[in-house]
Amino acid sequence: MSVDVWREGAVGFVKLNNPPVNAIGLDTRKGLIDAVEWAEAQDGLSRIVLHGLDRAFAAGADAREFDAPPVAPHLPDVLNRIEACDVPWVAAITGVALGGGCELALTCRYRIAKPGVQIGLPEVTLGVVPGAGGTQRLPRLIGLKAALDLISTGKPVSAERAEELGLIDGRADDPVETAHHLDLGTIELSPRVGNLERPKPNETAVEQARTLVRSKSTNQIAPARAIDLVTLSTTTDLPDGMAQERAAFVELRQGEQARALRHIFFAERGARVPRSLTADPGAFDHVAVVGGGTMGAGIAYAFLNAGLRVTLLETDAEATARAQDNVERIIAASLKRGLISDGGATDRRQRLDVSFDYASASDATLAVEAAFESMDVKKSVFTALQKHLPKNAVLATNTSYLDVNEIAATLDDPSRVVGLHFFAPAHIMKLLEIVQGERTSDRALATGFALAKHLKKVPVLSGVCDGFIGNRILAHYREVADTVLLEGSTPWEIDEAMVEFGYAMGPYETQDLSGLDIAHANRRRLDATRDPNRRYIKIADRMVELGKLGKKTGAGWYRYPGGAGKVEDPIVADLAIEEAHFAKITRREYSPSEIRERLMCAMINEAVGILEEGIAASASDIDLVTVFGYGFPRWRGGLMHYADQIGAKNILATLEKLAKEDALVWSPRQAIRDCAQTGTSFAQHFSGKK
Ligand code: T1G
Repeated sequence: MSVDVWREGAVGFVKLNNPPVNAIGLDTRKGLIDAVEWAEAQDGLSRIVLHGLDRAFAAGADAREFDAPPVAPHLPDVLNRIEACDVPWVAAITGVALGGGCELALTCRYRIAKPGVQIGLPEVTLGVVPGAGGTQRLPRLIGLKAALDLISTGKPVSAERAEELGLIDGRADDPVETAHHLDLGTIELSPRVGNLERPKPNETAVEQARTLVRSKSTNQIAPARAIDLVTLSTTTDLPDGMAQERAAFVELRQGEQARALRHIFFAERGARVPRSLTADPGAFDHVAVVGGGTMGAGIAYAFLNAGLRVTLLETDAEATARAQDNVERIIAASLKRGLISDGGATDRRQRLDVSFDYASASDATLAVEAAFESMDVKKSVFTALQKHLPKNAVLATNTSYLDVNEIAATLDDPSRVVGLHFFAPAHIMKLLEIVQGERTSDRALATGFALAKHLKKVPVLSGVCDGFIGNRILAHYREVADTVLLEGSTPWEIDEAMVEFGYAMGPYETQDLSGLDIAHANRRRLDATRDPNRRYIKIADRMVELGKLGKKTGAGWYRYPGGAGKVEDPIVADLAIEEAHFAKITRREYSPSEIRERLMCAMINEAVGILEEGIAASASDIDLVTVFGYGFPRWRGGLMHYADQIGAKNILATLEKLAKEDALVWSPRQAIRDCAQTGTSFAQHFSGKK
């Protein structure tokens, strides 16, 4: 049973025992009802000490049950029984008390937490609202404003902050022991939260919460609904408030946004070492990073953050000094934002060695090359690494585009080479594409996955192709954006259309941030192999020729007068008009929905190609790449989850319509036809279960 009960004298104990994190599913709900009935049948019990596992008091309702209809006993009813129990329950909280776990603690008469605990109501991050009394009890306990903040953002708080808020009554290193011997009068004086007065109205706090949600959680339904429910607690009694809360929870959990957020939640946790990979990883307590530019410094700092020792290698003394400055700049920024302490900064500096002597990394067991994107440069770096590092050291390249197989072929033993494609800023972005070359050994691959876990990154296995998974999809996204620009739109219209979809920014503003020269260099690299029959749009090249490289030159697709926000640049429109004239194109208006339809279908079609070729293993891997590496809105579940919402039939119809304009760009991939015909989802068709 996932709930154990026993007594020691006058003290009863109820332990949630459903590893790994005490997710509260049907079995636990039944066990809690049994525990209440057991407690009520006992004589002479002074209290019940409710506790869980060290790792988790309770992680919340079992989200895996949300796809199926609710099954009684329902959590709000279970919690009401606990709150009404004659014997007072004391929550001894360790690890986490999240969602239903926090709501469970709220129905206890007293709450004690261990330092380091995380407590909160993160339901909105799963696209739902608290569904077991949280929106009604929490504001009664800690006041409207604090409850609005916790519930509408979904952000948990520490035990210390929880005590300041009044969410818990005390902290103790051993909450169970403290609860066991707590003065009974203290417990009995502590009221049932459900019996507390309704919180006082606070229009200002409500408006502040709504404003924050409008800006931070644009398009998302749950946060706004949560604010409605918390506000309801000021005017409505508990049973009615809970009934409305429950109705909202049941409605939202079946909605598209909740399904999408649940999908990403579980896909992220499923992104671990592939089942077929049984090799042991190599050690990586000392890592060499080659190249101290933006990417290399970010990668080095990611390793420092994870407690590793890093030797950052450059070409000469001057470059070494620059590399040191680049890492120091990240440390200073982390200090300024309060992400690390002074001691943490010192610790990181002590574990970093910056050098241009490869011999200084002679005992490194892993190297990550982040040098200039030139095959010759990379080959010389790998030759030097082979010379100076141990024979069993895994050698990784961070290349974004170049052929990992060609790099590996430089070495006596190509099997030690793997691609580890980080995303800038490397110490922040969670995605890590792990690129398996033809000769990559299982050990090298396992090392990549083990490193990803250690860095708390989201690893996605990729085969070798131009751009791997994410950049290959991105290239098609941008190609079609340029097509729409040439044929009648503007960077502003295209960006706005994609922001309305849910991106933080559109393709043109993004390029202005990263620099137009990067994609330009990549287009030059592909000149020799480009299909001469495929339409090539020159606008971006002409921008680079004009020196308009983006924000770093003060102007790119937009102008940034005085470093302020972006403004449209008439030169871009002139270039588009001119290029359309040369291409004999009659320009026309594009609506936002037409823009979104084209850009989405271009990405979906290419993603299906990536899956058909086996470059990516599953549709959910594509979702992880697009959400964690390319800003695809999380509440839409990723590119292929979104494709399944549209449906293969509709995607096929759109592609066939567009293919009449340009068959090369728009011809539907076979799997889209297959899914359209069989009614299979992309998630089923590309489940990855091989
Ligand atoms: N439901 C089902 N499974 C869960 C789960 C959950 N709520 N939380 C975690 N798991 C699984 C997870 O999939 C993984 O499985 C394993 O546990 C370890 O998780 C009524 C409606 C608790 C901070 O949003 O934030 O309550 O891969 O790898 O890094 O009002 O899990 O081993 O098979 O993440 O130590 C609200 C979600 C639910 C918290 C632990 N609760 N969980 O992090 O381990 S809705 C949440 C987390 C709700 C009520 C409402 C984290 C964690 P597997 P992990 P971790």
